[in-house]
Amino acid sequence: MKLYPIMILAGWALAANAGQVSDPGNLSLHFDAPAKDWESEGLPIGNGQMGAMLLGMPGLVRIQFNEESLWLGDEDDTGKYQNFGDLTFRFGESKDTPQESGYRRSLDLANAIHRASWTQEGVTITQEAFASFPAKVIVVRWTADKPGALSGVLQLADAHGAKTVIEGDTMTIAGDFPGYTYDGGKQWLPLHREAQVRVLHSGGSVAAKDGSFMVDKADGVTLFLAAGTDFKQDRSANWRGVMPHTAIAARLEAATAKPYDELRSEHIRDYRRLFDRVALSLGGNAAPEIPTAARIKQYRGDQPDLGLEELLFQYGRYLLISSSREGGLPATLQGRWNDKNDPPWRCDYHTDVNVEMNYWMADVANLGECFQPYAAWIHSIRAVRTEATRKAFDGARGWTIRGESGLFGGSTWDWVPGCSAWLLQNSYDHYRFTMDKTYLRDLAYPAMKEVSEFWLDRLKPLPDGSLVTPTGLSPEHGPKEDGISFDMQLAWDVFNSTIEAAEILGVDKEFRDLLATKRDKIVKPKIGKWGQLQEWLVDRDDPKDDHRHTSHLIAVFPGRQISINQTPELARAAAVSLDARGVTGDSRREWAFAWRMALWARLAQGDKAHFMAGNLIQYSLHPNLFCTHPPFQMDGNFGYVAGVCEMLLQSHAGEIQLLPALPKAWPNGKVTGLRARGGFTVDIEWQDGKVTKYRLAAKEGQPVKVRMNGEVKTMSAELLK
Ligand code: FUC
Repeated sequence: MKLYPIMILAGWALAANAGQVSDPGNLSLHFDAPAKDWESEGLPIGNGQMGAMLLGMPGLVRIQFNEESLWLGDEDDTGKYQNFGDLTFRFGESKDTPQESGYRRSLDLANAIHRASWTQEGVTITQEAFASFPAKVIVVRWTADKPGALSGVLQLADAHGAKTVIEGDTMTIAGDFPGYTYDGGKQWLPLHREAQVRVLHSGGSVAAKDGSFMVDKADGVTLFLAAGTDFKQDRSANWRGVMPHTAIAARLEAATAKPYDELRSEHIRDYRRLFDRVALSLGGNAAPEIPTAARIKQYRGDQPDLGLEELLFQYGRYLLISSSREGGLPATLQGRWNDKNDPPWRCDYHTDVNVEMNYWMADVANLGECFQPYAAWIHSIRAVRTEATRKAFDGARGWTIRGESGLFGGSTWDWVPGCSAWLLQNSYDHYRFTMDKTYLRDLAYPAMKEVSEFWLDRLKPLPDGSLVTPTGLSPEHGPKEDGISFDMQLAWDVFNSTIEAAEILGVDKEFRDLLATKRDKIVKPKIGKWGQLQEWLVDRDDPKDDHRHTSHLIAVFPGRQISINQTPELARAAAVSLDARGVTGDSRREWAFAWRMALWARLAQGDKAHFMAGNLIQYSLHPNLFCTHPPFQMDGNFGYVAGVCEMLLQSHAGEIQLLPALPKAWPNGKVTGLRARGGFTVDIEWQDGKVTKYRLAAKEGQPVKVRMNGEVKTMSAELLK
């Protein structure tokens, strides 16, 4: 088959007028009924720092919101991510519930805008909402098709009971969480929070009454919401910075001084700069008329709705852009969205698969900037973790972590020693995609070195001179003992990557040689009695076990110790283990499906990877496309994106592979803008399962080995503009 590079894909280039609202086409979630249930029906918007869930019932709009740093917790205790508050607008002049009809609401992923409209008492009300990253505000606007038709009560409620104070056109809630004490009797400073809502209106009047705003016969009403705390991501400053009041007031001042359309264009331009980088077509039919919830119900494994698969892919990218932006904090177990003060699993950073999975897709799906908060958080907790590790592991150097972790480095639940190396696998991978040596030198490498030191101090010799990891836990499975495969594969991984990184940076020659000697002595992954890859040093895997974690396959994905080209027997054993875990029982978990998509993709089994995607859609999706474990967890949404990318493009093994695991269900398609390690941007078009066009671009146009359609070639990348 003749191959020719893609020139320009018409309509796929970044829109010239990126600030304009564009037609979302198929890239929209939509519903014909109000959202009552927060978790399964609400629609999320976010600007990284803040998140909001848009809900509604007849006559009542509810906007529940969060701010990234509103956490309880300290350096010992993970704590919990907190709800911030609720904004409500009860429409109508009387208290009786007005009848609504023609309800429509949508989440437009092309522009990151939520819209709703409904008719009540003969008036059609339209609502538009977005969360702007450049302006750091959430904006909600209501208009009506008749003048003077907007009346009702606007309220702001603090989730921790602070009173709403009104001054002029602004409602404010403010309070603090009392300081905690931790070991050593040190008193924590209280964490102060504040949120302000400014209300602008045209026509009619808005007046304060009993801590609410009474809207009377307005033509249009626009709310601007900003929130913050005095958290500072700096242990040496005791995790506290300046009081949030001044910054919030300034944001509202700046946002309300701009015309609405300008504020919205600025938001769209910022969002599309990231979102438009990747376009994916799997050959799905456009189905904008079918409500999203119905599409999920209709999805069948043997007749998959490819449009829904595309939508879920772009939804994951939308969610990461909305919950993880430069200068902020990483996406939690539920992204940025949480309506509880005692949320399931603390809505924290779980480190035994979840937070790592959140970030698998950041670089490959061309959202490298969204990785920054994760890198910054890892960096910020190093000193806390080092102290805790020294105490718990007989003075060991370096650091590790327990299963649950919070903003201030506090960590609870069982120790899972392999997890710090897992966090750093993400960190080093970010370098491999971006080739950003300053990041490698200043952020990733120092932590990689520390975690390598932890394992240098921990590894134990067996009588034959080989090395095992001492007492560890295969995440949430089996006994605590020596030689857990998860730990051994991760110790291998961090040594291997640290050696590479030190070479790239030209530092620590002796240390690097020591790591190489030790790495090669770590007991290799083992094949057990039924041909499986062993989860433990002891050959006790049960072929009937349906446990959700696949921790012993970490060397296949996201690791790189096992691959079908370099270690084919081990890859075959991994496939035996993965097949045995099945897709029912405990395996039926959203993140488990997402991980298995990527694992099967690394094992070049596109149909099996796609089968996992189908299971995720059929068994683990809420109507609003949030993944549910249950309950709602966002790792599956992010992990699904990583899984799709892994099916289309791989770059972990010293070459770029185009369509390494294409399923039969996707015979024709195209993808533009994915990223490959080495700093490449990749476009691929395919027909009848074969690559027909492709484009590789990089800043430096370096030669690269490319595998496609069963052949390997060395070629030069085009220069990236
Ligand atoms: C890990 C997983 C669970 C769940 C929790 C939030 O502990 O084992 O399945 O996803 O995180």
